[in-house]
Amino acid sequence: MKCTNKSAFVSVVGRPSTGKSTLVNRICGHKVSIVARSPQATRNAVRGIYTSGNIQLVFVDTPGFHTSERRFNRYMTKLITESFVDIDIVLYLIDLSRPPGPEEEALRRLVAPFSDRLVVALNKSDLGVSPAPHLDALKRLVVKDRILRISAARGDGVEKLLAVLADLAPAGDPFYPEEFYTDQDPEFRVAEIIREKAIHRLRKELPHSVYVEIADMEESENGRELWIRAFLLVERESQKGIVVGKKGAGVRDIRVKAQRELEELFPHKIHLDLRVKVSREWRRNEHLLRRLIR
Ligand SMILES: Nc1nc2c(ncn2[C@@H]2O[C@H](COP(=O)(O)OP(=O)(O)OP(=O)(O)O)[C@@H](O)[C@H]2O)c(=O)[nH]1
Ligand SMILES: [Mg+2]
Repeated sequence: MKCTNKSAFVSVVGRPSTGKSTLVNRICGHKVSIVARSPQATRNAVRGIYTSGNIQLVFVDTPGFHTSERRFNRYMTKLITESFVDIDIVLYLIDLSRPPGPEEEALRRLVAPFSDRLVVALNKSDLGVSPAPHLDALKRLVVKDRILRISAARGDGVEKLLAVLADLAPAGDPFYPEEFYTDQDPEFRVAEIIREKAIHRLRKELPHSVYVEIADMEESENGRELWIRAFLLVERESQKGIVVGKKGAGVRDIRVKAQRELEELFPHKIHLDLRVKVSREWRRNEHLLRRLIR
Protein backbone atom coordinates (compact mmCIF):
# COMPACT_ATOMS: atom_id res chain seq x y z
CA MET A 1 0.00 0.00 0.00
CA LYS A 2 1.33 3.44 -0.91
CA CYS A 3 1.66 5.94 1.97
CA THR A 4 -0.07 9.25 1.39
CA ASN A 5 2.34 12.18 1.24
CA LYS A 6 1.89 14.90 3.83
CA SER A 7 3.34 18.37 3.77
CA ALA A 8 2.87 21.52 5.82
CA PHE A 9 4.16 25.02 6.36
CA VAL A 10 4.86 25.54 10.06
CA SER A 11 5.25 29.09 11.35
CA VAL A 12 7.44 29.21 14.48
CA VAL A 13 6.54 32.13 16.73
CA GLY A 14 7.53 33.25 20.21
CA ARG A 15 9.09 36.06 22.19
CA PRO A 16 12.68 37.04 21.41
CA SER A 17 15.34 34.50 22.47
CA THR A 18 12.92 31.66 23.16
CA GLY A 19 15.02 29.35 20.98
CA LYS A 20 13.05 29.39 17.70
CA SER A 21 16.15 29.41 15.50
CA THR A 22 17.90 26.82 17.67
CA LEU A 23 14.91 24.52 17.20
CA VAL A 24 14.66 25.02 13.44
CA ASN A 25 18.39 24.39 13.04
CA ARG A 26 18.18 21.22 15.09
CA ILE A 27 15.20 19.86 13.19
CA CYS A 28 16.67 20.66 9.79
CA GLY A 29 20.06 19.29 10.80
CA HIS A 30 21.91 22.36 9.53
CA LYS A 31 22.42 25.94 10.45
CA VAL A 32 19.50 27.59 8.71
CA SER A 33 19.03 30.53 11.00
CA ILE A 34 21.42 32.44 13.22
CA VAL A 35 21.35 32.02 17.00
CA ALA A 36 22.42 34.58 19.58
CA ARG A 37 22.14 35.24 23.28
CA SER A 38 20.86 38.74 22.56
CA PRO A 39 17.22 39.06 21.44
CA GLN A 40 16.09 39.82 17.88
CA ALA A 41 18.75 37.72 16.25
CA THR A 42 16.33 36.69 13.52
CA ARG A 43 15.00 39.50 11.36
CA ASN A 44 13.52 37.68 8.43
CA ALA A 45 11.08 34.87 7.91
CA VAL A 46 13.72 32.19 7.33
CA ARG A 47 12.65 28.84 5.96
CA GLY A 48 14.11 25.53 7.08
CA ILE A 49 12.96 22.30 5.44
CA TYR A 50 12.59 18.91 7.13
CA THR A 51 11.83 15.84 5.03
CA SER A 52 11.46 12.34 6.41
CA GLY A 53 9.78 9.51 4.51
CA ASN A 54 6.49 10.76 3.15
CA ILE A 55 6.41 13.89 5.36
CA GLN A 56 7.77 17.33 4.59
CA LEU A 57 7.57 20.19 7.08
CA VAL A 58 8.68 23.65 6.01
CA PHE A 59 9.49 25.71 9.10
CA VAL A 60 9.19 29.47 8.88
CA ASP A 61 11.44 30.88 11.59
CA THR A 62 10.16 34.34 12.45
CA PRO A 63 11.70 37.22 14.43
CA GLY A 64 10.90 37.31 18.15
CA PHE A 65 7.53 38.88 18.89
CA HIS A 66 7.70 42.17 20.76
CA THR A 67 4.92 44.40 22.07
CA SER A 68 7.01 47.58 21.90
CA GLU A 69 5.64 50.27 19.63
CA ARG A 70 8.95 51.19 18.03
CA ARG A 71 8.70 51.24 14.31
CA PHE A 72 11.29 48.51 13.91
CA ASN A 73 9.36 46.20 16.21
CA ARG A 74 6.05 47.02 14.59
CA TYR A 75 7.59 45.97 11.31
CA MET A 76 8.73 42.65 12.75
CA THR A 77 5.29 42.00 14.25
CA LYS A 78 3.72 42.59 10.86
CA LEU A 79 6.12 40.04 9.43
CA ILE A 80 5.06 37.46 12.01
CA THR A 81 1.36 38.02 11.37
CA GLU A 82 1.95 37.84 7.63
CA SER A 83 3.73 34.54 8.11
CA PHE A 84 0.38 33.05 9.22
CA VAL A 85 -1.15 33.52 5.79
CA ASP A 86 -1.36 30.12 4.07
CA ILE A 87 0.17 28.47 7.10
CA ASP A 88 -0.92 24.95 8.01
CA ILE A 89 0.47 24.82 11.55
CA VAL A 90 1.46 27.48 14.07
CA LEU A 91 4.19 26.36 16.47
CA TYR A 92 4.22 28.65 19.48
CA LEU A 93 7.45 28.46 21.45
CA ILE A 94 7.69 29.50 25.10
CA ASP A 95 10.89 30.00 27.09
CA LEU A 96 10.38 28.23 30.42
CA SER A 97 13.15 30.23 32.03
CA ARG A 98 11.09 33.42 31.83
CA PRO A 99 7.77 33.95 33.62
CA PRO A 100 4.70 34.66 31.47
CA GLY A 101 3.85 38.36 31.25
CA PRO A 102 1.97 40.84 29.08
CA GLU A 103 4.02 39.93 26.04
CA GLU A 104 3.09 36.26 26.33
CA GLU A 105 -0.53 37.30 26.77
CA ALA A 106 -0.39 39.37 23.59
CA LEU A 107 1.11 36.41 21.75
CA ARG A 108 -1.64 34.11 22.98
CA ARG A 109 -4.16 36.57 21.55
CA LEU A 110 -2.28 36.58 18.27
CA VAL A 111 -2.29 32.79 17.90
CA ALA A 112 -5.76 32.14 19.41
CA PRO A 113 -7.60 32.32 16.04
CA PHE A 114 -5.40 29.40 14.87
CA SER A 115 -6.07 27.13 17.85
CA ASP A 116 -7.25 24.30 15.55
CA ARG A 117 -3.73 24.10 14.08
CA LEU A 118 -1.72 25.26 17.03
CA VAL A 119 1.07 23.37 18.82
CA VAL A 120 2.81 24.77 21.90
CA ALA A 121 6.38 23.84 22.80
CA LEU A 122 7.74 24.75 26.23
CA ASN A 123 11.44 25.14 25.50
CA LYS A 124 14.60 25.05 27.66
CA SER A 125 13.23 22.16 29.74
CA ASP A 126 16.89 21.29 30.40
CA LEU A 127 17.00 24.19 32.87
CA GLY A 128 14.63 22.32 35.18
CA VAL A 129 12.15 25.18 35.63
CA SER A 130 8.52 24.23 36.33
CA PRO A 131 6.06 24.88 33.48
CA ALA A 132 3.22 25.45 36.01
CA PRO A 133 2.95 29.26 35.67
CA HIS A 134 2.22 28.87 31.95
CA LEU A 135 -0.15 25.94 31.95
CA ASP A 136 -3.57 27.33 32.93
CA ALA A 137 -3.63 29.93 30.19
CA LEU A 138 -2.27 27.47 27.63
CA LYS A 139 -4.84 24.81 28.39
CA ARG A 140 -7.55 27.35 27.58
CA LEU A 141 -5.88 27.83 24.22
CA VAL A 142 -5.16 24.30 23.06
CA VAL A 143 -5.75 20.64 24.02
CA LYS A 144 -3.11 19.26 26.34
CA ASP A 145 -1.72 16.72 23.85
CA ARG A 146 -0.53 19.68 21.85
CA ILE A 147 1.50 21.18 24.70
CA LEU A 148 4.97 19.62 24.80
CA ARG A 149 8.12 20.15 26.82
CA ILE A 150 11.29 20.25 24.78
CA SER A 151 14.90 21.30 24.84
CA ALA A 152 15.91 22.63 21.44
CA ALA A 153 19.51 22.86 22.60
CA ARG A 154 19.72 19.22 23.73
CA GLY A 155 17.12 17.71 21.46
CA ASP A 156 14.90 16.34 24.23
CA GLY A 157 11.28 15.97 23.16
CA VAL A 158 11.99 17.06 19.58
CA GLU A 159 11.11 13.66 18.05
CA LYS A 160 7.78 13.71 19.87
CA LEU A 161 7.16 17.27 18.68
CA LEU A 162 7.86 16.21 15.09
CA ALA A 163 5.38 13.36 15.43
CA VAL A 164 2.65 15.77 16.65
CA LEU A 165 3.39 18.16 13.79
CA ALA A 166 3.38 15.35 11.24
CA ASP A 167 0.05 14.21 12.60
CA LEU A 168 -1.46 17.65 12.05
CA ALA A 169 0.03 18.06 8.56
CA PRO A 170 -2.51 17.84 5.74
CA ALA A 171 -2.15 15.42 2.83
CA GLY A 172 -0.02 16.96 0.10
CA ASP A 173 3.09 16.47 -1.97
CA PRO A 174 6.45 17.90 -0.86
CA PHE A 175 7.10 21.55 -1.73
CA TYR A 176 10.85 21.07 -2.15
CA PRO A 177 13.18 18.29 -3.31
CA GLU A 178 14.17 15.94 -0.50
CA GLU A 179 17.78 17.15 -0.26
CA PHE A 180 16.86 20.81 0.39
CA TYR A 181 17.13 22.04 3.97
CA THR A 182 16.57 25.71 3.25
CA ASP A 183 15.25 27.87 0.42
CA GLN A 184 17.43 30.87 1.20
CA ASP A 185 19.54 32.25 -1.57
CA PRO A 186 23.32 32.09 -1.12
CA GLU A 187 23.70 35.87 -0.83
CA PHE A 188 21.28 36.00 2.08
CA ARG A 189 23.02 33.12 3.85
CA VAL A 190 26.39 34.79 3.48
CA ALA A 191 24.98 38.03 4.92
CA GLU A 192 23.40 36.18 7.84
CA ILE A 193 26.61 34.36 8.75
CA ILE A 194 28.56 37.61 8.76
CA ARG A 195 25.83 39.23 10.86
CA GLU A 196 25.95 36.38 13.37
CA LYS A 197 29.70 36.77 13.83
CA ALA A 198 29.24 40.53 14.24
CA ILE A 199 26.48 40.09 16.82
CA HIS A 200 28.60 37.62 18.79
CA ARG A 201 31.54 39.97 18.87
CA LEU A 202 29.54 43.11 19.60
CA ARG A 203 27.04 41.56 21.98
CA LYS A 204 27.61 44.06 24.75
CA GLU A 205 28.16 47.22 22.75
CA LEU A 206 25.89 47.04 19.71
CA PRO A 207 23.77 43.92 19.69
CA HIS A 208 21.14 45.17 17.23
CA SER A 209 22.87 47.89 15.32
CA VAL A 210 24.54 45.97 12.56
CA TYR A 211 23.23 45.24 9.11
CA VAL A 212 25.13 43.41 6.39
CA GLU A 213 25.05 44.37 2.75
CA ILE A 214 26.61 42.12 0.13
CA ALA A 215 28.09 44.30 -2.61
CA ASP A 216 29.01 41.38 -4.88
CA MET A 217 29.80 37.69 -4.99
CA GLU A 218 31.84 36.22 -7.79
CA GLU A 219 33.00 32.69 -8.47
CA SER A 220 36.43 32.14 -10.04
CA GLU A 221 36.50 30.67 -13.54
CA ASN A 222 37.58 27.23 -12.33
CA GLY A 223 34.69 27.31 -9.82
CA ARG A 224 36.97 26.72 -6.84
CA GLU A 225 37.05 30.17 -5.30
CA LEU A 226 34.40 32.62 -4.22
CA TRP A 227 35.12 36.34 -3.86
CA ILE A 228 32.71 38.18 -1.60
CA ARG A 229 32.64 41.92 -1.00
CA ALA A 230 30.47 42.94 1.92
CA PHE A 231 29.76 45.90 4.18
CA LEU A 232 28.86 45.98 7.82
CA LEU A 233 26.49 48.90 8.14
CA VAL A 234 26.27 50.75 11.43
CA GLU A 235 23.99 53.62 12.32
CA ARG A 236 26.45 56.18 13.62
CA GLU A 237 30.04 57.29 13.11
CA SER A 238 30.77 56.57 16.79
CA GLN A 239 29.77 52.93 16.27
CA LYS A 240 32.10 52.50 13.35
CA GLY A 241 35.16 52.66 15.59
CA ILE A 242 33.70 50.05 17.92
CA VAL A 243 33.16 47.61 15.07
CA VAL A 244 36.50 48.26 13.40
CA GLY A 245 38.35 47.88 16.72
CA LYS A 246 41.97 48.63 17.56
CA LYS A 247 44.05 48.54 14.39
CA GLY A 248 41.16 46.81 12.67
CA ALA A 249 41.20 43.83 15.04
CA GLY A 250 37.40 43.82 15.47
CA VAL A 251 36.41 43.62 11.85
CA ARG A 252 39.28 41.20 11.19
CA ASP A 253 37.96 38.81 13.84
CA ILE A 254 34.45 38.94 12.33
CA ARG A 255 35.89 38.36 8.85
CA VAL A 256 38.05 35.40 9.86
CA LYS A 257 35.23 33.66 11.76
CA ALA A 258 32.71 34.27 8.97
CA GLN A 259 35.18 33.05 6.36
CA ARG A 260 35.78 29.85 8.31
CA GLU A 261 32.08 29.07 8.55
CA LEU A 262 31.42 30.00 4.93
CA GLU A 263 34.08 27.50 3.87
CA GLU A 264 32.11 24.78 5.64
CA LEU A 265 28.96 25.82 3.84
CA PHE A 266 30.27 26.37 0.32
CA PRO A 267 32.57 24.09 -1.67
CA HIS A 268 34.85 27.06 -2.35
CA LYS A 269 37.88 28.75 -0.95
CA ILE A 270 36.37 32.00 0.34
CA HIS A 271 37.91 35.44 -0.02
CA LEU A 272 35.93 37.86 2.07
CA ASP A 273 36.51 41.58 1.78
CA LEU A 274 34.62 43.10 4.72
CA ARG A 275 34.36 46.83 5.43
CA VAL A 276 32.45 48.97 7.88
CA LYS A 277 30.24 51.76 6.59
CA VAL A 278 27.93 54.26 8.30
CA SER A 279 24.40 54.25 6.97
CA ARG A 280 22.51 56.76 9.05
CA GLU A 281 19.64 55.27 10.96
CA TRP A 282 19.08 52.29 8.69
CA ARG A 283 16.57 51.06 11.20
CA ARG A 284 14.21 53.87 10.34
CA ASN A 285 14.98 53.71 6.66
CA GLU A 286 11.99 52.19 4.86
CA HIS A 287 14.01 51.07 1.88
CA LEU A 288 16.42 49.06 3.97
CA LEU A 289 13.65 47.72 6.17
CA ARG A 290 11.86 46.46 3.13
CA ARG A 291 15.04 44.77 2.00
CA LEU A 292 15.18 42.93 5.32
CA ILE A 293 12.06 41.10 4.27
CA ARG A 294 12.41 38.74 1.40
N1 LIG B 1 19.29 26.21 28.04
C1 LIG B 1 18.78 26.29 26.83
N2 LIG B 1 19.09 27.35 26.04
C2 LIG B 1 18.55 27.40 24.81
C3 LIG B 1 17.68 26.38 24.32
N3 LIG B 1 17.29 26.73 23.07
C4 LIG B 1 17.89 27.90 22.79
N4 LIG B 1 18.66 28.32 23.81
C5 LIG B 1 19.48 29.56 23.89
O1 LIG B 1 18.63 30.68 23.85
C6 LIG B 1 19.25 31.78 23.17
C7 LIG B 1 18.35 32.28 22.05
O2 LIG B 1 18.25 31.29 21.05
P1 LIG B 1 17.74 31.61 19.57
O3 LIG B 1 17.54 30.29 18.90
O4 LIG B 1 18.59 32.63 18.90
O5 LIG B 1 16.33 32.26 19.92
P2 LIG B 1 15.25 32.92 18.92
O6 LIG B 1 13.91 32.61 19.51
O7 LIG B 1 15.49 32.48 17.53
O8 LIG B 1 15.59 34.46 19.11
P3 LIG B 1 15.21 35.71 18.14
O9 LIG B 1 15.55 35.33 16.74
O10 LIG B 1 16.08 36.80 18.66
O11 LIG B 1 13.75 35.97 18.37
C8 LIG B 1 20.60 31.25 22.65
O12 LIG B 1 21.60 31.64 23.58
C9 LIG B 1 20.40 29.73 22.67
O13 LIG B 1 21.61 29.03 22.81
C10 LIG B 1 17.39 25.26 25.16
O14 LIG B 1 16.68 24.32 24.85
N5 LIG B 1 17.97 25.28 26.42
MG1 LIG C 1 15.82 33.55 15.85
